[in-house]
Amino acid sequence: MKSLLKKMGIGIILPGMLLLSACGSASTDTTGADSKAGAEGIQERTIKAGIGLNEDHPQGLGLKKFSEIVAEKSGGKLNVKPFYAASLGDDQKMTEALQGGLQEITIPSTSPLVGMVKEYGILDFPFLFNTPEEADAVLDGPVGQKLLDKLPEHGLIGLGFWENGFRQLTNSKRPVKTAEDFSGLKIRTMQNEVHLEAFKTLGANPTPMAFSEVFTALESKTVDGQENPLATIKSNKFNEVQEYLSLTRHVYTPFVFLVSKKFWDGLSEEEQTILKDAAVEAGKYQRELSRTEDAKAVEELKAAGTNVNEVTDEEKAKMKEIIQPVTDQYAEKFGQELVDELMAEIEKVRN
Ligand code: TK8
Repeated sequence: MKSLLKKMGIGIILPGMLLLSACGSASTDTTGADSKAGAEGIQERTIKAGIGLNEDHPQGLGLKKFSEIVAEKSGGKLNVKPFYAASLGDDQKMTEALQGGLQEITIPSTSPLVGMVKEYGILDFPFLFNTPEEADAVLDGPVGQKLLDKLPEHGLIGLGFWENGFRQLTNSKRPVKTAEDFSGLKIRTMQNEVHLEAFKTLGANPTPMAFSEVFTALESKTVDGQENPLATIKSNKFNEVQEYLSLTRHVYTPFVFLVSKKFWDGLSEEEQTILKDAAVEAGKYQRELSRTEDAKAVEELKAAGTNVNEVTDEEKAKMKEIIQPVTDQYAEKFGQELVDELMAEIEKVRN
């Protein structure tokens, strides 16, 4: 397994700090006794916030909204400086920069975190969520909070979850309508062992790669395909180098709003509350934006010439069945108790 992780380029995450109860979802009081505020009032600060996607992507627009809320609540003293399109590095590199205190905020997909906090992998189970509402209920509830609480020991504070979305498959070879159609496709995946094993089990040939390298890899045909939510496929113009879009909707990926703990501990309680409340408020806005984008992207991509195919529920059920041994294997590895709690949370909202 170690050699697999090394091959996947899972970053060496810097050793964490002492475990302190985190300041996770809106339900947690971030001004509690255990939040190690280190200053008084609100000071003039510039806060570097790097993300992997473009300014026009829901993630970029969400970050803009966050910056506006923070400026407004701090009387202009807290100045969030956004850096888009992986200009500060990919998800893993920016996460490590936070741990080292070199960058203050990033909002990565949760999937690459699995090399640091294995339990995040429960969010990568294929066909786990049927609707965004199910995802919101889990991420904003006790299971999401438990995942956020595991971050401070790694030098990170998680302020909540935003939406990357339901992942769809694009490729340059053929429409993928059945599990068999995956056979032999070279597919770029995130650096995440659940995704790798799942695509291997479907007969594909998965290659883990940082997001910033994906367009070039598709254009040069180093890989046949990739998988991402529609807003990302559109914003990063993957459709210009991919003929086929198959609506597999095979995984829901969240973004997690991360703050450097070195930076966080130096803030006053007032400053911490401003960042926390802004991350939650901008997160609600970002999720709505993401869903609006997702709803109109298929028609836009079709109009731009992409060959789009649906995947029937029966075929999705077959794919899920083929992958089930992988899910079971990782449920054991990540903790069956947490997985059972996750499934119970989903059942509460599933109609
Ligand atoms: C952007 C990534 C991206 C993710 C991926 O930083 O790597 O495919 O879906 O959105 O987090």
